[in-house]
Order: sequence, then structure tokens, then C-alpha cells
Amino acid sequence: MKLQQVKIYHLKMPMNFTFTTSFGSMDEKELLVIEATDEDGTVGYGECVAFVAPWYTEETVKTSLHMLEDFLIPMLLGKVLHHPDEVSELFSSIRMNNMAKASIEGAIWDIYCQQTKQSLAQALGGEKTCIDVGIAIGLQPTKEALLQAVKHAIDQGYGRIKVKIKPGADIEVIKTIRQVYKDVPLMADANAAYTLDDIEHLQQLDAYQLLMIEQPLAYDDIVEHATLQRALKTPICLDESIHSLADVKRAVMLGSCQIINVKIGRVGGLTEARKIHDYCYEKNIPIWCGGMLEAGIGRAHNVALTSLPQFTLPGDNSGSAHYWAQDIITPEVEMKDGKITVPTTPGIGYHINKEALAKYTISTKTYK
Ligand code: OSB
Ligand code: MG
Repeated sequence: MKLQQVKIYHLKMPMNFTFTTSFGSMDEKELLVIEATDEDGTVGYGECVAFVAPWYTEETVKTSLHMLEDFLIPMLLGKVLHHPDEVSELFSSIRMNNMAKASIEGAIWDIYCQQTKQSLAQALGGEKTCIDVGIAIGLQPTKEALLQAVKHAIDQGYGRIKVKIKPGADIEVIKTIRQVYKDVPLMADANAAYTLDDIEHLQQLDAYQLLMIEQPLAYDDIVEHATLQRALKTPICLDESIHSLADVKRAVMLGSCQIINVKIGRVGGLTEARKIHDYCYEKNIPIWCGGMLEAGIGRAHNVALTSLPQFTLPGDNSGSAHYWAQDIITPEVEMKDGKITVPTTPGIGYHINKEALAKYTISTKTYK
């Protein structure tokens, strides 16, 4: 492989719903689509999952553009690569900026898979033919809206419900759902909204058989989560705190969590995500694939990654139609009876819908 050209599409896509977390609300998504062309003409696609504002991690759409344009793309153009695993090694001299790194690494994985005539799932070592998926429900304005959203999700077939919580909208939220749905696999995501002062408060969640509580404490903490985990029966799952396999090892060493949420963008790409998978497989630590409200390309990468065996818990990878009036891939990612079929055709397994891509594009830039 030798990259000859990279084209970045900057998209703005209206969402089907307003997504509210402990930080604030979103009803549209800006994202970058990375179109990389090899010297042999093979074209691969990646998606940058960073948001416009740095509320989840430090990255934004603009910082990603900057990193891609000024550092990452120049490192890759004209460089001979034998395997996509070499990309993260090449990028190791650049600190963090994992979503930017992952976006172009993903496009290179796509090229590699097409050239070697294998699906992305297969190239990563995926075994499942279909994956179980869950849904993430944002904070709702009323109890009625919350129950309505949960009912809709269950009716659609989602096998695991995640709800966002924050101080003032936590125990009641979970209690409201549990009173109606006694057995539904349920979990809560706090997006770093609590501190160790809330230990006793959070212990109330132990009464509701939650699968886990995701990222209760600070976005950059691994140490205090160990204290909280010792005080809770409910398993802790780390999301924001995990940027690498090294972070996973630290969390395991300290007992900061029992479950890991793996996001390709947050950990810097598929190669690092697979390393985390392999480590957790060995240690028998349950993992699942998190979501970043992806458009189709990022979603396709998530589906492929989730086909690996240690992704034993349903991820936040709902079907395209949940998020978008029209996705940018064809066919769209389809969820049926709580499952998504893993594609077997070479590459990411979906085609780019050029018309939809053009419709949502607000600017493009080409690098050669
Ligand atoms: O914390 O997992 C999170 C969305 C954006 C940023 C962070 C998170 C989320 C989700 C939604 O929970 C997952 C999805 O449906 O893509
Ligand atoms: Mg989360």
C-alpha cells in the first residue's frame, strides 16, 4: 500500500432525535469522512467521530482537521505500508488526538481488506456472523417521555437498554424503568458526572440489578474509580478514561472497573482496539463496543470490531435508521430482533451512498 491521495469531507447531518447527556444536548452531528486512495486506485473510507465541542474528550472536528492536515496525512502520503498495524506505530510520535488518528487508520484498514479480499471483520479476527446490539437513551424531559423511549426501544427489539443519568436524574430514572420493566437488561451512563462525595448516593443503584454503571467519575480518572468500585456491587465500566491498552491494564491493576467500553476513535484506531480485545480475552474481562452517534462508515467499523469474540456484551451500535433520516452508506446498517448481521464482502462491507454524502457535505479538501 502507498497512499496517493486523501480527501476529507466535512459533513453536517441532522439527527432523528435530540440526544441529552450530563453535558448538554445534540440534535445534529458534524463529522469528517476520510476517503483515502491507494496508488493502485483502491479507495478506503474512515470516519472521524469527534464532536464540534470537546465535552466528551479533548478532540473536536476542528482539532481533528488540524491534526490530519498538518501531521497525520503528511506522515502517510507516499509511504509504503505492508499492514494497517504499521499506522499506529507510525503515529506513536504524536501524543493523543486518537479520533483523528483512528479516522485515517480506518480508511487504510478498508483499503487493506479490499486488496486482500477479506471483510474487515475477518481481517480483525472476528468470528460472529451477527452481533447483539443495545441502544443508548439520552436524558428525557419527563417520566412519560423516558418510559415511552424505553418502550419504543424494547418494541424494536433492542436487547439492552442504556440510559444516561446525572445528579438529580439518576435513582428516580432507574427506579421508574425498573418498576415497569423488571428484567430488561439495563445500565446507566453518567458521563463523568459524579465525585467520590457521591458514594452513598450511588450505592442506591445497587438495588436495581444494573448490568453496569458507565464512567461515574471524572473523565480522566482511573484511581478514584477503584475506590468507588470497592463500595459498589454494580460493576463499573470505564469509557472516557480509556485511551489505550496501557490504560486498560492500569484499570485492571487497580480494580477500577469490571467492564471496558471500547471505542475505536477514543483508543486511536482498530489496531489498538484489537490489542485491548486480545488482552481482555486473555483476562476474561467483558468488553463492548461504544458508540459516538456515528454515520454509516464509523458504524460499519464498529460492526466489524464487535464480531470479535470478547465483545460479549451488546454495544451502543444501533441501526442507521435510529439516528438518521438517510445514512451515507448503502445498504444502511440494519438492526433486526436486536441483531446486526456482520457483512462478509471485502472491506467495510457497505458502499458509500455518494448522493447522500454530497447532500450532507459542507466542505471538502484534497491532499496529494
Ligand atoms: O458516553 O457512550 C457515551 C454518545 C456520544 C458521546 C458519548 C457517548 C454517547 C452514547 C451514545 O452513549 C452511543 C450511540 O448511540 O452512538
Ligand atoms: Mg459513555
